Amino acid sequence: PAVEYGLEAPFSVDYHDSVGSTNDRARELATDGASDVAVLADEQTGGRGRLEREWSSPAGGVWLSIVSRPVIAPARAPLYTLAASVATARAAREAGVDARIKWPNDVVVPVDDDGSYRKLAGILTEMEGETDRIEWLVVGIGVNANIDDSELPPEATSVRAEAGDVDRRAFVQRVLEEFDRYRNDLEAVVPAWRDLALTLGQRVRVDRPSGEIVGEAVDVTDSGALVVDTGEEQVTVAAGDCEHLR
Ligand code: BTX
Repeated sequence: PAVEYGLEAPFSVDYHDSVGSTNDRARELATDGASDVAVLADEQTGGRGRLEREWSSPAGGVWLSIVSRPVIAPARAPLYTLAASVATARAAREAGVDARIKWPNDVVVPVDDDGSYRKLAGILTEMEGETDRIEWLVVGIGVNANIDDSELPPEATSVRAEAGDVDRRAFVQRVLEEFDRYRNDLEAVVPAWRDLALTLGQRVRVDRPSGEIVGEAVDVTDSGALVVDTGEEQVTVAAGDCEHLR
């Protein structure tokens, strides 16, 4: 294998040199009853983003999907996604990258101090369950680690470009440790997220299922929703796509 993933974190590892999508592999394991598994791949041939978008996943990245079976109300599941972005940003910062978080969960590197950025990592959470109970939850984390810019979309950056190559085993270990810590202390997630947020204070355009709004991002709620001040009212957005305006 490209990396020996004998980790000490409280997760067993399912490693692949190449796989379609670690999230798909994790969903299979979750359906078979697994929990606390970290699926890892050197390369994905069908990496997925949100809303059927593609996620470029060449060899050298950290393509990771974590299977959990959390005993929490489904409404709190977004906190798991925020916890993953905090864990990823922390690990990247320890690797020397000026990683920040763009709401809800893109890990980005600021380019200027005007809110512009390049994307370092993305998170895709998928779950199964009923309205009152989560059966399983898969958090997919894609980090452009040791990858040349030429293999990535133009708006992306990598750990290699920002700080030089990272030891992927140590990096994943840190992501898993931090993720484990925050999933066991969900109250601490939003405060930690706020400390890393690039979006707060920015003028934003948010695309929601119910339509688009423009305003200043002023806060996140305890459940991770973005509060946007449109000048006329404060609107709370639970889920959507957010663009920083300049
Ligand atoms: P997203 O929908 O927020 O972002 C997808 C968009 O990001 C794409 O449309 C493209 O513009 C841009 N993009 C594609 N690839 C990259 C890249 N490598 N770096 C930066 N920008 C890119 C974000 O979705 C969620 C991504 C999760 C990926 C992980 S990898 C492990 C797991 N397995 C899997 O299939 N998905 C997750």
